[in-house]
Amino acid sequence: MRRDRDRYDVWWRDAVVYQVYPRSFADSDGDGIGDLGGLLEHIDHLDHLGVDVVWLSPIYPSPQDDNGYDVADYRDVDPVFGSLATLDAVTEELHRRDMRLVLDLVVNHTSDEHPWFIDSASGPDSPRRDWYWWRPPRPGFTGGEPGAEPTNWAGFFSGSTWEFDPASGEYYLHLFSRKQPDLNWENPEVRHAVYDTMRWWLDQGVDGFRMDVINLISKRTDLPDAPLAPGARHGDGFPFYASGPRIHEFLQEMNREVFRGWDVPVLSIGEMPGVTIDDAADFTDPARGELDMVFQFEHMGVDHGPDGKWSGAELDRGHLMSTLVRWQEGLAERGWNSLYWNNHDQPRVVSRFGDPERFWRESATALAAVLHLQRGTPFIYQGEEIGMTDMPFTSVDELRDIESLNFVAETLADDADALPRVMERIRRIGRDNARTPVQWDAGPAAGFTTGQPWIAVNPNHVSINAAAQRDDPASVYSFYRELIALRHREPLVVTGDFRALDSNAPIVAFVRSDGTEELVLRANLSSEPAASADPGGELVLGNHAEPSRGDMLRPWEVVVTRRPVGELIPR
Ligand code: TEU
Repeated sequence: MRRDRDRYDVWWRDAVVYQVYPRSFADSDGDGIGDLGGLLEHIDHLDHLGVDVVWLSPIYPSPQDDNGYDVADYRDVDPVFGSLATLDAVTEELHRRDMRLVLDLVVNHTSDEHPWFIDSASGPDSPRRDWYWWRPPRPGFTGGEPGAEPTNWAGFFSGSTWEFDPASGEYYLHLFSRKQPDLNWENPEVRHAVYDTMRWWLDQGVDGFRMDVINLISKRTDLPDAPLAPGARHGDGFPFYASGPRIHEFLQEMNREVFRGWDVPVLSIGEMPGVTIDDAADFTDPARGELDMVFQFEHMGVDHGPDGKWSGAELDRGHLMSTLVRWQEGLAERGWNSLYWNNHDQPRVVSRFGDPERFWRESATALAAVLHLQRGTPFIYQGEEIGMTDMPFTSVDELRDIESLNFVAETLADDADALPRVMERIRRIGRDNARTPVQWDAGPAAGFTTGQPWIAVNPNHVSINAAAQRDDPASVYSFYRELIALRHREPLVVTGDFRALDSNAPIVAFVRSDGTEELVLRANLSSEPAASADPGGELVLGNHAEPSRGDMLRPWEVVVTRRPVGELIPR
């Protein structure tokens, strides 16, 4: 049974979102690249799983430099994925099954092949020159030589954030690849062009947007240099281009211009690297009229080292949990959390935080419960529901992601012997881990395509696949289904207050309460048995056929019970 949409103040309050990365989801025409036809063929899987919303990563025409996060036309569908008609068919089919569709809105930057940028780059007199960030070389430089860039910022995808245009003698800003020039949101024409596009999609029947790096749209206009570490060529410009002075103003304007007045309230989700709890509370406070929820990144940084994702740190699951608990507490009174372990940019959760070798099923399900029973809206990334794991990449030839490939090139340019170290880091944290094809069955190419897949299929598809799990009540898939169903029927999961009991690794324990009744979750996030006081109460959920009652939890065991409020939990 699906949920009752009118039960809560807003329709998405008890919803579960499922992210489709179309390139890797399912291929219907045998070209080896997933497409909207493939999505149509597998909507039944989403329906059976029970999710309420599909977030579709970019399907717009694009040179695919960053797999579609470089958009060349905001109002069409790339032929590689289908057409506007196929997208209509997807929307219709989702709506028929009572699911909703959220598109990815990538408007911090466009592709350099977008007509807006082509026009802007045609010369300093172009009426759209100011739609992007053009700047002259640093004083004393002619342009193009090392150090001539207007600022010393490091790009997300290695190298500088500036690309020289010899024709005009100026640089343009690109926080991501050089094929992703940043739009200048200071210019009201840019903002209104984006709002027009958003309204156009809502008119097509789309139900909301996931907004790519939306906290980067307001930048400091004086563009200061970043502090430089000794010997470094580039520094971290993040404080100058993230959550700039006008970010709240822009989002409030967007909210007024785009989100108001629709029959079905529009769902808005802002992706916000580096966002703090206080900021997130402001961005998602309904009284301020900005966004419904944001993706924060703090818990995704726990295994990053001092120099970011490419430098590693020892995983501390206690730190992971205490980070999430802080977000729960920080957004308790004001705002709303989004809950995620995975997306197309992150390695697979069971490989990253679980124990895929010894306790694959147990760790995948325990991590799922720990996330889904927090307060907020859970997101499932394709394949997570069947416990897909990271890919054992062995060579650079197998990599497809521009971020990884640029990292390889930049590192090897400095140190030709660095390859083993680089590959080791990419295997752990690289984005291609999330982008291997969804494992539908044990057959060739995992049932993803009849052709040659654009990126290798994980060899473990012979054992980890959707077909093997769908009808197995003990599968990871069935556990995700149960979690989704629990959220739909149990108001405590949706609106209950959150209180942490224990986040001392390896045990995590928390309570969701409405003042009368409470759900108590206890999980052992380790591969050894661990002690955790049994609170008693009626069993609601467990990831073992015979859930433990008593003070010991098996490796990666999770147990959820329901009890009246007020009974003391023995420590
Ligand atoms: O990601 C933004 C982001 O901050 C990171 O997750 C980024 O992908 C990278 O891992 C930093 O090291 C969004 C999209 O989700 C991502 O796929 C795009 O590449 C990026 O924006 C640019 O559009």
